[in-house]
Amino acid sequence: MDTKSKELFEAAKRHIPGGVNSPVRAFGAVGRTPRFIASAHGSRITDVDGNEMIDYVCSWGPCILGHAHPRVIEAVIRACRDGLTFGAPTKREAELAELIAELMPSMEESRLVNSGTEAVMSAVRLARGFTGRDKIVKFKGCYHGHSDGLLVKAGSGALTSSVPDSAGVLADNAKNTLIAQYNDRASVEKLFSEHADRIAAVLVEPVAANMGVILPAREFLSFLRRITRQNGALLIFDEVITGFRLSLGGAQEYFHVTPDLTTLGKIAGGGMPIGVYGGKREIMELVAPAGPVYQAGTLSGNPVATAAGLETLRILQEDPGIYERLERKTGQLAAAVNKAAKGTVCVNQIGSLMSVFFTEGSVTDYERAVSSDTGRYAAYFGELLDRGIYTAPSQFEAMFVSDAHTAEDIAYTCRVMEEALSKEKESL
Ligand code: KE4
Repeated sequence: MDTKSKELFEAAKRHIPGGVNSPVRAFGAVGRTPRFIASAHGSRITDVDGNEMIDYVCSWGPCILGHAHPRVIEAVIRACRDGLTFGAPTKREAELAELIAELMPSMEESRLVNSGTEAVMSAVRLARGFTGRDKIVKFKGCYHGHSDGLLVKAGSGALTSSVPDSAGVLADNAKNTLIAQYNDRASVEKLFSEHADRIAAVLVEPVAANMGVILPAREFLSFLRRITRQNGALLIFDEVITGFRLSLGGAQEYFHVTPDLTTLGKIAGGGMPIGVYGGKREIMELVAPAGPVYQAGTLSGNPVATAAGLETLRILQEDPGIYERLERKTGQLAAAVNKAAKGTVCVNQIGSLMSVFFTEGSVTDYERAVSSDTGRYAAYFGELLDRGIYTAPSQFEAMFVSDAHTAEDIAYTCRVMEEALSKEKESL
C-alpha cells in the first residue's frame, strides 16, 4: 500500500523536477511509485504509509552502520547545540583530515567539500593543474557525479535513464574526456598511445558500482597504476562508494594499489553532506590558498557534518570486525541468489556490495552489464518491495549491506530472493 506516497509524489512534482531531488529516486526504471520515507533506524526504513522495509539502499552507501546510529545521532545533536555553521576553521575539520590520513595513508592531505561530485570535479581540476595536461580518461559506465566533463558515458542514474551523455554538456567540455572500457587494458593502452603526453589522469571506480557492481579484473588496477606512472599521468581512485566500505582503508587497501589522488563521500560524512579529495602532499599543496588551483565552499567542513563523519569513522576504527561481518552477510545473499537462479542471473559481490544482473553468463564489463534485462529486474524489484525488501530501483545500482542488518534480516531476505527468483525462473 502506497497511498500517501502517491499523494506526496504528485504534490512533489508540482515544484520539483520529476518530483525528486535525484533522478534514481523516482523509481522510473521499475515502474512503481517511489516510496516517500518517514524514518529509518538500523536496517529498517519506514515509508509514509507505515510500511517498514529492510533497507539495502542505505542512502546509496553512507549508512554502513545502519540508520540513525545512536552515537552518530548524539554527536550531531551535540554539534548542533554549538551552532550549525561558522564559515571559519574548526578543530573537527583538522581531526577528520588527520583520521582520513591515518586510515588511508595515501591521503597525506585532504580537502573537505560537500558531495562526491564536488570532490571528483575538484580532483580532476587539481590533476590538470598539477600536470599541466588537459585530458582525463574515464571508463564507460562509471559514474563520478554530475560535473560536465564527467557526464560522458556515465553510469548510475544517467545510465538508468539512458542519458549517459547529458543534454547541456557542451562538446567543448566533453572533448577532454577520453573513454576507455572497464577491465579492458587494450582500450587504455590505445588512449595512451594516441594522447600520452596530454593525459592528466586516469579516473576510475576501483570497484565499478554504477553499472551494477563489476569487480576489477585481476591486476587491472595495478596495470592502471603502472601505465599512469609510466606516462606521467596521475591515478585517481574514486572511492566515494568503496572508501571505508571495502575495508577501513578502502579499495586501495583491499587491492594494495596506491593512487595519487582519492575522492571520498557517503560514509566519510556518516549520512551528512561531505565529499573529500586528497592525496600526496606535493599534489595537494597546489590547492588554494596554498597554491594556484582554486576551490572553495561555504559549507565545506561544516561542523555538524564533520561531527557525523568523525563519529562514523571512529566507530569503524574501533570495530574492524565489521568488515568480516559485512562480507559474510552479503556472501549469504549472493549464495541464495545463485542457489535459486544460477544460470539465469549473474551475481557480483564484494564486501558489502552486490548486484544481481538479469542476464546469463558473467558480467565483467559495461557491455555485459547493459545486456541485462531491465524488465526482469523491474519485476524482481517489485516482488521484493511487496514483501518488505527495499533494494536499488535500478539494474545499474548496487545493493548495500550495513552492520545493522541482522541474521534474521539476511535469512528473510534470502528466502524472499530465492522465492522471487525461482518463480521467475519457472516463467522463463
Ligand atoms: P554525490 O555527488 O552524489 O555525493 O556523489 C557522486 C558520486 C561520485 N562517485 C561515485 C563512485 C558515486 O557512486 C557517486 C554517487 N553515487 C550515486 C549512487 N550510485 C548517488 C545516488 C544518486 O545519484 O542519487
